[in-house]
Amino acid sequence: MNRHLELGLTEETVINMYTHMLQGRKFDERALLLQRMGKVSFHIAGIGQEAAQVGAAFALKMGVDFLLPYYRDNAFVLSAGMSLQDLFLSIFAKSEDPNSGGRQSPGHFSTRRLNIVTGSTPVATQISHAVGFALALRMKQASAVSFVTFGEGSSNQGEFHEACNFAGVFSLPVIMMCENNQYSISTPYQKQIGGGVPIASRAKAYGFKGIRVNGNDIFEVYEAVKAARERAIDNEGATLIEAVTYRCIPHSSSDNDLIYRSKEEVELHSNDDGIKKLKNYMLKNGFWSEEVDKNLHNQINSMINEAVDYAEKARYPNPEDTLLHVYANE
Ligand SMILES: Cc1ncc(C[n+]2csc(CCOP(=O)(O)OP(=O)(O)O)c2C)c(N)n1
Ligand SMILES: [Mg+2]
Repeated sequence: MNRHLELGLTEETVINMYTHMLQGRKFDERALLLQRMGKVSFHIAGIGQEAAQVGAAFALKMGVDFLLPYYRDNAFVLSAGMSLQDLFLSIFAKSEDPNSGGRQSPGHFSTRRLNIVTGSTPVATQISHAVGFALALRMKQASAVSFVTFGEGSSNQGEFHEACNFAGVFSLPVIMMCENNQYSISTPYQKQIGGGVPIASRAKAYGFKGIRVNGNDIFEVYEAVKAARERAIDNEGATLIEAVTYRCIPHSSSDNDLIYRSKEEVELHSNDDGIKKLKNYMLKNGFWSEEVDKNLHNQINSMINEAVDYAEKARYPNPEDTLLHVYANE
């Protein structure tokens, strides 16, 4: 019952985790609304994947580890220290966006201050980048890891396999977390993976540990990432974690998922939501109430209103800013 105590987590930390999950959820909900209003052009949400993202973030050492998140990781980057305002500046493509000064498509997270490494748009390329960062950390004998996320569809790219092989050969301090949300745009898991075998089982072929966890259970994810981090720091090499979850929303704001899956299927999985799960856990353990929950919802709603207001009014980049960071300055 007292799972958080077994893991060494205080009630305060658990509430903090829940707060970040809720911030991620509400950011996505508002971003999708703004897209429908024609105020922002595009959004990819992580609704349903918050437990995996926040659980992982809380098990890492912020400011020390290097983070290579993928486009769905809004709750992850919020937990890593990005603000709601930063994320809205990004989707409104304003010059103050810390990720790219409003020049990159949203979801390409990047902030040097938080050790968040920018990624390329071709899926799975970030996994090789993470392995490169792990190699650098090893060469510097740093007590740190690189952490990378990606979807299960992306684990079929050659890039994933090359990165795994390199990490395995050199026993590098990298944690690879696959957020298995059952879909790669419209392609369901059973049409992506031969025999439907777990993604985690692929690690064995490359000589390192693979573990499959319930991605809707924040404690399971936290525990797995924490153990993987300890192994990496102790020179025991890489870990592949498969966090099994479900994409509760269409692939992006440009997708109509009801063409390829039923409403009933989505509803069934939405009942297993990681946010609801954690809220029930806190209620059962007596350190949460419906009233406090309502207050938190109101508080985050106000934060979101303020952040949207700020981002909407902020200025766009100058046209000539397009050339920044492209060519070396003399
Ligand atoms: C190399 C490459 N091929 C195709 C795409 C287009 N694309 C973007 S996201 C995506 C689906 C990836 O699915 P998955 O890895 O399961 O992640 P999810 O979106 O489900 O989180 C595809 C095919 C791309 N960005 N890069
Ligand atoms: Mg997927």
